[in-house]
Amino acid sequence: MLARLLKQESGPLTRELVLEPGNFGLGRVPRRLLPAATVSSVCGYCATGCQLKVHLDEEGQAINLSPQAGYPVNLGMACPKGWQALDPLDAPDRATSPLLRDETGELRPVDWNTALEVFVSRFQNIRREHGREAAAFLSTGQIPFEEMAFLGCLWKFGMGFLHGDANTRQCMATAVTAYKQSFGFDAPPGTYADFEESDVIVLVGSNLCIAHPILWQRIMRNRRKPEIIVIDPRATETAQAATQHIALRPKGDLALYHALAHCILRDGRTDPEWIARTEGFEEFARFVRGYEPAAVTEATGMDVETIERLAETVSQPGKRVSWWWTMGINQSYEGVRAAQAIINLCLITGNIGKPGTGPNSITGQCNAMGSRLFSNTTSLVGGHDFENPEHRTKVAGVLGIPQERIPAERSLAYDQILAAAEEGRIKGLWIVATNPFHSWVDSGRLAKLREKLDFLVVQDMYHSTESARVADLVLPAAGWGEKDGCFINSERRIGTLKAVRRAPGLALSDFRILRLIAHAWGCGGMFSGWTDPEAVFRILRDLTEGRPCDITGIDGYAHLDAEGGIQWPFPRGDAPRHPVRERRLFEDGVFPTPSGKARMFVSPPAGLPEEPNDLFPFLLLTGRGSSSQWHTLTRTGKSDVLAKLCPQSAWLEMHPDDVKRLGLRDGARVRVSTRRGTMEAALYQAPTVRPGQIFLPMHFPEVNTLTHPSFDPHSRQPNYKACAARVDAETLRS
Ligand SMILES: Nc1nc2c(c(=O)[nH]1)N[C@H]1C(S)=C(S)[C@@H](COP(=O)(O)OP(=O)(O)OC[C@H]3O[C@@H](n4cnc5c(=O)[nH]c(N)nc54)[C@H](O)[C@@H]3O)O[C@H]1N2
Ligand SMILES: Nc1nc2c(c(=O)[nH]1)N[C@H]1C(S)=C(S)[C@@H](COP(=O)(O)OP(=O)(O)OC[C@H]3O[C@@H](n4cnc5c(=O)[nH]c(N)nc54)[C@H](O)[C@@H]3O)O[C@H]1N2
Ligand code: SF4
Ligand SMILES: [Mo]
Repeated sequence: MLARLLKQESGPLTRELVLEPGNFGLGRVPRRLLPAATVSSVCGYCATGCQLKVHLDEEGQAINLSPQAGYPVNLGMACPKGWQALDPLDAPDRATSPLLRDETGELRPVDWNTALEVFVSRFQNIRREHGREAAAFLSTGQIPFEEMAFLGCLWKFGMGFLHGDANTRQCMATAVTAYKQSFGFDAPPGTYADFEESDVIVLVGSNLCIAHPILWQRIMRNRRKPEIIVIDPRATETAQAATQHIALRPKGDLALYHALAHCILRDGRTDPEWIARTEGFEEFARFVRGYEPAAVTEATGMDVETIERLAETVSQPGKRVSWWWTMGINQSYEGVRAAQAIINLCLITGNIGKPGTGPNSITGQCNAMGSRLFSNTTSLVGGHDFENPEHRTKVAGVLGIPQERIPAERSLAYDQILAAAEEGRIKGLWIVATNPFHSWVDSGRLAKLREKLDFLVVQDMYHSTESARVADLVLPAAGWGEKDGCFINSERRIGTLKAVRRAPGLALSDFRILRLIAHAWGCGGMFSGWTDPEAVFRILRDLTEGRPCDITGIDGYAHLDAEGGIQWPFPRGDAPRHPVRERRLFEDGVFPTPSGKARMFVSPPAGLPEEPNDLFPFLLLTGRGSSSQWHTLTRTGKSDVLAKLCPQSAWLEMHPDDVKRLGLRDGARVRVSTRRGTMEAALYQAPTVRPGQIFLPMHFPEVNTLTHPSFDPHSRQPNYKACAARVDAETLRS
C-alpha cells in the first residue's frame, strides 16, 4: 500500500490548469488542449499578497512571470522579489532526496520508504517512552494553509502530540494577542483601499518601502494629499519618503501613545459614539491622566511641542486617520500593550470601521494570516479555542474524528518549547519551512540545544540551510511554484497559488509528505478525505461556519480566482450585501466580545530588558536590510538578479559622529559584540541611525547570536529590536 501511495504521490504534474481571469467563463480546460498559456498565482514572499501571472511553456512548466494587472492588491505592480520568484527553484542546493545522518555523522541520501520508517519509528518511540509532551513541531507562515492545517491536525489529532508552534511567533504573535484581547478575535480590521482613503497615515515601526514595497505604492495612489507620518528610531527609506519622521527613542512607543491619548482626552477631541462601544474607558482615562507630554520626553526622546502637534494631527475632527504597525511594535518585550495603545487611540477618536481608518497591523509572511486561522497551533483550527468544549465538539464533528483526539490545552509557545528541549523534556523536533538556527533570537543557544535533542527533522526546499545542516533527517520539500493551495494576505484576502513547475528529484510538496506520514503512522484513515489541497480547503471552509472568519460562501479555488481573491469574512449568502472586492471589519461598531464592545487595555512602560552601559554602550536594532533580501536568504540568495541589488555580506549601520568618536572609518571591518556573541561586519556610516544606536540587517546568521532573549509576557514574541552592544575595530580581535 505504501509503495503504491509513494508512486502515486511522486507522479508527474497531473493537475489540470485553470485559465487566466480573462478566460473565466471557460472554467477548467485541460492544459494539453492549449498552446502556451498563463496561470495566476499569489506571490510566496511577503504578506502584501501580490498576484503574479506565470507564463507556461507547452509542457505546462513556468518559464517567466509578470505582475497581474487586474488584481485588486498589486494593480499590475510587483517588487524585485516577485519578479524573480522562479529563480530559487533552480538552485543547485535544492534537497532532491531525503537525507539521513549515518553512524559516521554524515547526511546521506535515502529513499522515501527509509525516511518514513525512520520518521515514524523515532517519533513513536519518543511518544511511547516519554509521552505526548516530549516532541514538538516548529512551522511557518510561508506554506499554504491547507498544508499548515494538515500538519497541525496530523501532529495533534493523528499522531497524538500536544506541542507545536510556528515562526509566526517571531512575527505576528503580538498583533494576534492584542486583537484577541481588544476585539475578542484576531481580526485586523483594514483593507488596502484604506491606504488610498486616509487623510493621515501613521506608519509605526514599519519600513514599508523595503518590506512591503507595493503597499507603499498603494499609499502613493492616495489622492487626498495625506500626511504620512513614520514613527521609527531610524530615518528609513520610508521615513525619508514620508511627510513627517518621528525619530522616537527605541521602545518609547508605549509612553508616546499614552501621552497622545492624554492630550486628546484633555482637549476633548474624542468620538463619544465610539467610546460608548468600548469597555474599560474610565480606567483608561484615569490611567493616561498621568501621561502629560512633559512626563514622557525622556522615554520618547521627543519634545513637548512635537508630542502635542502629533496628538492634534491624529485626532483632527472630520479627518480619516489610519495607523499601520509592523515589527517595530510586534518585536518588543511590551509589544502587545503598545499595539493596544494604538488600538485605544483609534477607538477614542472613532478611527475604526470607516474608510481610511483603523488600527491595522501589516502582516509579514505570505501566509502568516493563514497560519493564524488554520495552523492548529495557538488556536484550534478554523478560528476556535482548544479550551472551549463546544469548539472541540464542533471541530470533531466537522472533521469526523473522536472528540478525545482534540487536546483541551494549548501548546507551549516557541520559546517554551525550546526551553523544554534545553531541559531535556522535549526530545524531538520537526521543523517545517522555517530556519530557526538562523532566525531565532539568541540563536547560539540552539546549537547547544541541538546536542540535547534525540531526533531533529527538518523539512525544507534546501539541504544547505543552517537548520537542515544539523538535522538527523532532512525531508525534501517542493516550494512556491511547485504546489497548489491558498495564502491569506494582510487585508485578510484569500488567494490561490498554483503548481507551475515540477519539484526536482524526489522532493514532494509538504502536502504530499504529510499524506505519506499520516499513512505510515497508521492514522491515514482519519485524513482519508484530505486527498488534495482543494478538498482540504473545503473542509477548512466548513469549519469556519459561525466564527468571525466564516468563509462558507466561497465555493472553491475557481471562485477565489474569479473574484480576485476574497477577504474574510465571507459567510454563505453574504455576498449580495457587501462588495466582494474590498471589505473592512467593524463597520457596524459591534465587536466579537461577549458584550459586543471593544476592550481597552493599558500598562505602564517597562524599562529596556538590557540597558546600554559603559561596556556595551550602543543600542542594537535589527530588521530588514533591503527589498531584495528575504530573511535567511535561502531563496533570495539564489537569484543572480537580486544579488546585484544588495550587499553580499553583513554590514553595520552607525551614525557618523559615533564613527568619528570611535576612530573608525566608513567601510572598515568591525566586530559587533553583545553579552551573548560576536560577529564581523563592514561598517557603513549612516546618518539614518541616531547616535548611540546601531543597526544590523537580520539576513546574516551571526546576527541572532547577538540578540537578547526577552519576550512579551502576553504574546511571547521575541524582542529582536533592542539590546546592548559594543563595536570594536576588527584588529582588536586577537
Ligand atoms: N525585503 C523583505 N521584505 C520583507 C521581509 C524580508 O525579510 N525582506 N520580511 C517580511 C516579514 S516576515 C516581516 S515580519 C515584515 C517586517 O517588516 P518591517 O516591520 O517593516 O521591517 P523591520 O525592518 O523588521 O522593522 C521595521 C522598523 O522597526 C523599527 N523599530 C525598531 N525598534 C522600534 C521601536 O521601538 N519603535 C518603533 N516605532 N520602531 C522601531 C526599525 O528601525 C525598522 O525600521 O517584512 C516582510 N517583508
Ligand atoms: N534579528 C532578527 N531576527 C529576526 C527578525 C528580525 O527582525 N530581527 N524577524 C523575525 C521574523 S518577523 C520572521 S518572520 C523570521 C523568519 O525566519 P525564518 O522563517 O527562519 O526565515 P526564512 O528564511 O523565511 O525560512 C523559511 C525556510 O523555509 C524554507 N521553505 C520555503 N518554502 C518552503 C516550502 O514550501 N516548504 C518547506 N518545507 N520549506 C520551505 C526556506 O528554504 C527556509 O529555509 O525571522 C525572525 N528573526
Ligand atoms: S511586495 Fe511582497 S507580495 Fe508583492 S511582489 Fe514583492 S514580495 Fe511579492
Ligand atoms: Mo515576519
